[in-house]
Amino acid sequence: MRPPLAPAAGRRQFCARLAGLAGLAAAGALAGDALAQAPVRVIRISARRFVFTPGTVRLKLGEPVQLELTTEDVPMGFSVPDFKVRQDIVPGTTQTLRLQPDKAGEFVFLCDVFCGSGHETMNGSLVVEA
Ligand SMILES: [Cu+2]
Repeated sequence: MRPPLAPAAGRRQFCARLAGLAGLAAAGALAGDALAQAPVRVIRISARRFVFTPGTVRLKLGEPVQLELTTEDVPMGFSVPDFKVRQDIVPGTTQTLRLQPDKAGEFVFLCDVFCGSGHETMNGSLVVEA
């Protein structure tokens, strides 16, 4: 007796569905790779006693950026308490700090390594636009 046709057809459909899923998974992986390789905006911030240049940095909500930090004179720190990130900055080096702001608003960044009598007021503004 011949096997009924329905199960075979069913199997074919199942295979087609699997192939479709594999295609989706591959597309997802490609999208992931594309995201991983997307160029991250680089923002250079230079410190010297007792100012950061630029003093105001504008970011977009959710946009990953790479801060490149240098100091022109003495060891400094760069800290954004609201985003719980900080980095030491050593003269003659460039330190990088990744940041992906998850909230909009205006936040303070500051030097958190004592660098002299103006240290306490050495800060800048991080503006995150929604
Ligand atoms: Cu300081």
